[in-house]
Amino acid sequence: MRTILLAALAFTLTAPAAALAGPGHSAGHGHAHGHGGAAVPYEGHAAALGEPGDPKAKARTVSVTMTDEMRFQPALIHVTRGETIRFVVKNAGKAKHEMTLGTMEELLEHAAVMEKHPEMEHDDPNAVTVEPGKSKTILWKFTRSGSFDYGCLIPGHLGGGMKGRIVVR
Ligand SMILES: [Cu+2]
Repeated sequence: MRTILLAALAFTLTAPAAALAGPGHSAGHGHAHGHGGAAVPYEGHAAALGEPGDPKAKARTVSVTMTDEMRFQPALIHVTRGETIRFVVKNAGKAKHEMTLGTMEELLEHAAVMEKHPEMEHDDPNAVTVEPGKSKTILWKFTRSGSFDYGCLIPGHLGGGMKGRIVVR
């Protein structure tokens, strides 16, 4: 009886957290690396935008600078569908920043999770966390046309305007 009560309590406590993460979030974890075959379609983070770039593929370099004024420069990037982009992401500020590719819906969802877990760092192919003065690279292949977003998910930064748009045609 006691065990049943505890199990019920544990379920009650964990259910809201699972609901917060949402189906889009949980679907994104752990499926990105195509275990055991190259034919597995990418279903990880930012799948709406395409897939992680192939390091051997031809890529166009786009330099992006992040500042403590909560801005990305540039804040608008045009891409041709099918193109692989090597984002060289430089943190020109004194605070930590990050660049995460996604839809605005995904970015807002992840930003809400990070408000609760500010120490969280991203180790996903669609995101880099960059220390002041450093640069990191995101290699991404844009396989779908449309209008997509990127943002800094450090608490307060996205809301402060630290976001940009990628238009794929
Ligand atoms: Cu930032």
